[in-house]
Amino acid sequence: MSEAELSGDMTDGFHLVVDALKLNGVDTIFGVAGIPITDLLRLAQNEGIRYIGFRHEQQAANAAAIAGYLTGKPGICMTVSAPGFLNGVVGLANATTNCFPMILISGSSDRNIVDLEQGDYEEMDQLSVARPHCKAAYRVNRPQDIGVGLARAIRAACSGRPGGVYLDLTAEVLGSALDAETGRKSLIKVVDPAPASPAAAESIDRAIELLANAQRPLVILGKGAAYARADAEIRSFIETTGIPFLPMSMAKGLLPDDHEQSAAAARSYAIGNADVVMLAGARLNWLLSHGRAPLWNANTKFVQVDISPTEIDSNRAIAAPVIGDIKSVFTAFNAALKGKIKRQGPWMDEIGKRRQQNVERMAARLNADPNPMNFSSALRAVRNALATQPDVYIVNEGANTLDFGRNIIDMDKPRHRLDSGTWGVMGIGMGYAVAAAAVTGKPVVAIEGDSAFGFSGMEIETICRYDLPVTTIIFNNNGVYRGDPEGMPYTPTGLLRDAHYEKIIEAFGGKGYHCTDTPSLTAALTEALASGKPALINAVIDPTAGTESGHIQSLNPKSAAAQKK
Ligand code: ADP
Ligand code: TPW
Repeated sequence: MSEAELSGDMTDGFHLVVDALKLNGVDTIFGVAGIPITDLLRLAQNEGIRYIGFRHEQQAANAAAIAGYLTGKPGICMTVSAPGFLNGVVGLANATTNCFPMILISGSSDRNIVDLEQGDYEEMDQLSVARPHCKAAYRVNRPQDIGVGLARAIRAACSGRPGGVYLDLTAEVLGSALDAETGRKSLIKVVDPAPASPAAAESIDRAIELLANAQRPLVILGKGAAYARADAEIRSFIETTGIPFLPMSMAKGLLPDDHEQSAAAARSYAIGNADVVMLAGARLNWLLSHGRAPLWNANTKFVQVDISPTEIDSNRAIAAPVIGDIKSVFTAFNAALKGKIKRQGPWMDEIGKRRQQNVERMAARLNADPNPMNFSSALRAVRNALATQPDVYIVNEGANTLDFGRNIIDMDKPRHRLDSGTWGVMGIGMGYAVAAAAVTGKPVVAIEGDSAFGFSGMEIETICRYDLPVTTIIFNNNGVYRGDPEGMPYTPTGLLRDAHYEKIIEAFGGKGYHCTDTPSLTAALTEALASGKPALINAVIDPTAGTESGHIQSLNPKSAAAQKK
């Protein structure tokens, strides 16, 4: 029902959804229009909510997920029923896996027909499909329940460990009428959706005690620590105690990468030799080799700070669990320190020595200028252009492009690096870039493998339509991981040789660049950033550069039968 048709003392589901969103401070919706949500999106836009329309729901849902990470409030994605909903579920599950707060709101077809499987347009039992992929799933069956439905979705997304929430709105509810006063009273403004949860005092003391007795302590900061917005508290703890730290990839910039206590350039040494490791907002999952040998030492003891109690002991025994939100916990740590943890000079010196050796070893590779470019030289060219631009948000996906990018592109500010994350997923690139530009208003540089870019490449039109300050750089080596040899048929990892990706953005009025050397790449990125306009740089890399699966080649299954021969 459009606004014009609404009689004075009546409201409807469309209006109640928009009123509930506005009441709870939602200012942006990402989505794709269609039956039954088109009028809902129009109304939201007319009522002052910014609507960002995508070309595919997966990217809209990923945009909402990263908007949640960047703002600390649930990002909102709206989709049509069945196929549109299913496309969005990838982003919903990605949000849940990465602990980002987001809400996927999908319209759904007539319950009477869906439940009897009578064959409706876009028929699907969406609630059941969504449930395994999110923290919570709710369906609203009456217009007077819209307020409760959204309130529950917001709380579930933000409180405790954040995650994705599914909210199912039936077409019938959207169109249902309700008297305006009853409708208004049914809405809920959520108070304190992510309440502070301080840890038990004895758990704080246990952790400080363990660290105070360590000779080789190490702090690993994860994206949960970045999400917690405890930047000052964490920095104060690290600098007061003198403990070296390692940032997980999306925690880079929480303390600047050039901080003297960063052990990033001596990662294996620091992990393998630490006697006590404190994990702060980081899970001991595959990204940390599950805490197992050969990277880890069997005798290392752990402190783990996490908001989720069931994370503890998930892979290794945790000697000192600290359950609480990181801002409260680090405030309590700092108050409890009282000089108890002393800087461990010999340990820091040893880490410093290894760091120096590794930096020198890397410098030779980084400063080389091969023709054609390789990952290191092209990333050096990108880094040079970014050197004076600390405000830029970096999006990064691919295999080698991700691995080299993580190491070579230093971060100076928290929550400015957005990448494939916990799943190692391809396809987040353009969704994350659109959302980062939209919710921060700052420039974004998306550093993309050519294969990775293909998963969301059509959103270049979205970037151009909204004139967003996003520069996409494609590390083009003609393939998944790398290109096929000249003159050979395409293999499963091959992609079109010498593709001119820069022409894609030209079709939409953006600026394309074709760069085959490092000076032109630095110049193109500098010009693109100065313009503040959509740009796409096709950075041509040596097709033989890159290793299969990047740094995680060992995860490819090997035939046991073949090994026995
Ligand atoms: P990374 O990939 O950077 O290692 P993970 O995504 O594995 O990080 O871990 C993030 C962890 O942070 C999760 O276990 C999550 O429960 C936790 N977390 C999220 N927000 C907070 C918070 N505010 N306080 C404490 N822990 C948090
Ligand atoms: C949703 C598997 C991991 S990395 C990658 C794929 C397809 C692309 C690597 O090539 P790219 O990067 O981007 O050109 P580079 O730097 O090595 O040349 N489908 C999904 N997620 C994943 N992770 C894959 C497939 C994969």
